[in-house]
Order: sequence, then C-alpha cells, then structure tokens
Amino acid sequence: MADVMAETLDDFGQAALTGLSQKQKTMPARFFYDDRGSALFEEITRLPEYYVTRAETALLKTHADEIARHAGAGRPVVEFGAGSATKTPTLLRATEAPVYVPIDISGDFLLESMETLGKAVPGLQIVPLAGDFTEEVPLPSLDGPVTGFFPGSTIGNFDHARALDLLRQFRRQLGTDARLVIGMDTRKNPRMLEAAYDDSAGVTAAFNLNLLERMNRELDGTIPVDAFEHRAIWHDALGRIEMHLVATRAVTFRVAGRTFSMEEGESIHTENSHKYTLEEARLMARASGWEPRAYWSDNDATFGVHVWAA
Ligand code: AVI
Repeated sequence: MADVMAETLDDFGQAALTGLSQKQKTMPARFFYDDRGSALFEEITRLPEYYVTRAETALLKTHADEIARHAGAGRPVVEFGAGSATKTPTLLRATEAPVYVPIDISGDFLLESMETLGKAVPGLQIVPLAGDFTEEVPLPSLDGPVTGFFPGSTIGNFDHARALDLLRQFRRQLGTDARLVIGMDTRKNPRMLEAAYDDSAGVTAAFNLNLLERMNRELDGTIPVDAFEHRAIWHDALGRIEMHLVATRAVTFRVAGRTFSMEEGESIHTENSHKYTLEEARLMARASGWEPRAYWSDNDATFGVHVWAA
C-alpha cells in the first residue's frame, strides 16, 4: 500500500518522504507557499520585526533614479518570482521598462500581479511566464539587452552552491549585456535576526507549523502539530538563520502511507536564510559570471540592493 502511494505522489509528497527519512529531518522551504503559507508570508512582510521588505522597498524608492541609471533605461525587465505591488512598479517606472516578464510558478499569482501592474504602470506590456524560475525556462524573444530583477533576498534561501548555480543560470537566460538588480539581506546583530524570524505575534511560527498542517491536509498525515514548536537559530559560522520544527515530546505519525518517529528535541529543518556581507555578495557575483556595478544600503546596513552587469 505504502509503495503504491509513493508511486503516485506529487513533488510535495516525494519531498516529504525523502526529507522525513533523513537522520536530520528536513523539508525544502519552497513547500511553505500553499495558499495559507502565502497569506502568512504576506503578513510576515508587514511585521514590525521583519525589516527585510520595508528596508528593501525604501532603498528601491529612495535610489530609484540611480538604480535605473545602472540597471539601464528602456529595457525589458524579467522578474524571477512574481513581483509585489510595491517593489516592482518602482523599478519599472524608474527604468521606463517597455516590457515586463514575470516568471512565477503560480498562475493565480501571475494574474493578480498582472492586474495590479497593468493599473500601476499604464502602457506596460506584460508577458507572463508560468513556470519554476529555478529551472531554466526559455525567455520570450525580447528587444535589446535585458534587466533581471530578483528582490526580497530570495537568493538567501538557497545554499551557496545552489545560489551560484541559480545566478549563473540567470546570466545565461538574460544574455549579452544584461543587468541584474538583486536584493540581498546583510549580516547583522543576531538578536535582530532571531526576532525577525521568531516574531512576538507568532506569525512566523504559524508559517513554519503550516508545513505540518499541509502534510496532514494533502498527504493523509497524522502529525500531532501541537507536539511541535517553531525555532529560529542564527548559525554564525554558516551565516544563516535556520528554521526548525522541534518535537516537544516523542511522536510517531504517518505521512503519505509511511510511519515516522521522532524523539523529544529532534527537529525538522525547514529553512535557511543566508545573510551576506558586502564582500561575500561581491564574491558571489564574480563567481557566477557577473560584475558588481553598484550597491545601495541604509545607514545601519540593514539590507543591500545590488546592480550587477553581465
Ligand atoms: C522568502 N524569503 C526571502 C523569506 C526569508 O526571509 O528568508 C522567507 C521567510 N521565512 C521566514 N520569514 C520569512
């Protein structure tokens, strides 16, 4: 029975079986974003402790003209992951982009962002591309050199090797004389980081725990969610915040037809969010075939917006 089920499992089911079978149990962070997870993430972006979205939006607005000068005016803009209604129009208007190509796995998200952007930037031609931006989806043929946009510090959710692969892939996809506008979170006081990933209202905890609820909903799971606690830990040597779901007592449960057991204190590692110094960010650019051109941050170096050139 278990094997019959395993054969018909989708990506999420396969990842759950693989991740829960490892010694350090793990789940890829991309599975946070079902409808409930996406709504919780939207809430996270408005939390007082989660500085990331506010800091990046402020930088994009404050330095819009300079960013546009380095990113190139009048070019098509390709965004990896569909854009938020606050960040993307700022860049599109400042660079006077004629064409916008949002790439996102969720067709619904694309439709929504097209509607919002159509209103926010009149005259813009929008060419949505439904697909996983981590896979090398071919771009439509575009006139002239292209500017890529990868905001939100999403690059931080990939481990170093995957991050470099992805940046090389962008370089190949965007082509000759491309620019990349990329938002990267910075290393900072661990207390500030841990608060951002373990907020006092418990929204990030709910976001993390939703992964277990999703397994119960979609994979016939019997996980006792109340036996798990959210934890966010700064790992200095690796330069990243790790999110875990820690079992507060010994548990046995079923997911997708298989049985798993966890000891008290054992965890499922659900996310890494890497933070980069300016030096590290520049090294990553060079190691992936890009040339760092310009960088903006606020006085406290809360966040970094970079422009790289092909
Ligand atoms: C989407 N990503 C950049 C977020 C981050 O900060 O790593 C996801 C997140 N996880 C917890 N809070 C926000």
